[in-house]
Amino acid sequence: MRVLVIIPAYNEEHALPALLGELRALPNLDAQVTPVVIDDGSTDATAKVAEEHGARVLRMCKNLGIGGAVQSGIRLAFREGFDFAAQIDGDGQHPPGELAKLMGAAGDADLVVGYRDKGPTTLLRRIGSWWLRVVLRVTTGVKCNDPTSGFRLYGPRALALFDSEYPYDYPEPEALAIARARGLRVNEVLVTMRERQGGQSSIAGFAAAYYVFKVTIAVALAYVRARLKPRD
Ligand SMILES: Nc1nc2c(ncn2[C@@H]2O[C@H](COP(=O)(O)OP(=O)(O)O)[C@@H](O)[C@H]2O)c(=O)[nH]1
Ligand SMILES: [Mg+2]
Repeated sequence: MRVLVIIPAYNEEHALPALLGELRALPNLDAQVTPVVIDDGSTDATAKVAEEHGARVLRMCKNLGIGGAVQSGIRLAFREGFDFAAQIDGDGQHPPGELAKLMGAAGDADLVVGYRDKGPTTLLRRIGSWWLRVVLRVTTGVKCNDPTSGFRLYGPRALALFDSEYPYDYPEPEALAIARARGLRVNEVLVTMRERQGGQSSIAGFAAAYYVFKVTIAVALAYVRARLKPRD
C-alpha cells in the first residue's frame, strides 16, 4: 500500500527537518510512505530544507493559501495512483507516529480526522471550534470533535472527490461538508498533538473571528451546492 504524506508548508524551515526525520523513521507502519512538502510561496528556505531532508517538493507559483496547497497534494496522490493520502501540518504539530491511528480508523471510512483530547489550545479557538462543530452537525449531520483539524487521512473516494473540488481559504470544515454532501463516510480518531515547533500560526486575533464567520456561511453553502450538483 502506498501513502502520500502531504505536508503543506508556509515558512516552515525550522520545523521540517525533525518532522521529515520522524517520517523516515516511522516504525512498522504497514505501508510505503512518501512525504511531499507543498511549499506555498514561502519566503524562507522551506523548499531547500525539504529537499535536503529527502522529501518530494511541490513549489506553488505563489502563496495560494492552505486549500490550494492541500488540493495540489491531493491531485498528486490521485493522479499518481496512491492508495491513501495523509495530511499533516509542516509545523510539527501532528506527530507522524499518530498516522497509524488514522490508518487504523480508516475501516470503511473515506476520510478520517484526527482530533485531540482537549481541543484547540487557546480559548478563542476552542469557542470557534465548538461553534463550527455545532454548525456542521446541524447543517450536514457530520459529527466531528474538531472540524478545524488538518490532521487527516484520505481514502480513494476522498482523493477522487477533492481532486476536482476543494475549498480554498480555511478549508477544513468546508471540506467535511462537501464530503458528506457527496455521500462520503467521515470518521474521526483521538490522537496526540503537539505545539507548533517554530514559525507562526496563520490564525490569530481578528483572523480567528473572521474565520468562524466565513466558515459558518461557507459550510452551509458548500453543503447545499454539493447536494444540488448532479452526480457524475
Ligand atoms: N500560514 C499559512 N500556512 C500555510 C499556508 N499554506 C500552507 N500553510 C501550512 O499549513 C499548515 C497549517 O497552518 P497553521 O498555521 O499551522 O495552522 P494552525 O495549525 O491551525 O495554527 C502549516 O503547515 C502551514 O505551514 C498559508 O498560506 N499560510
Ligand atoms: Mg499548525
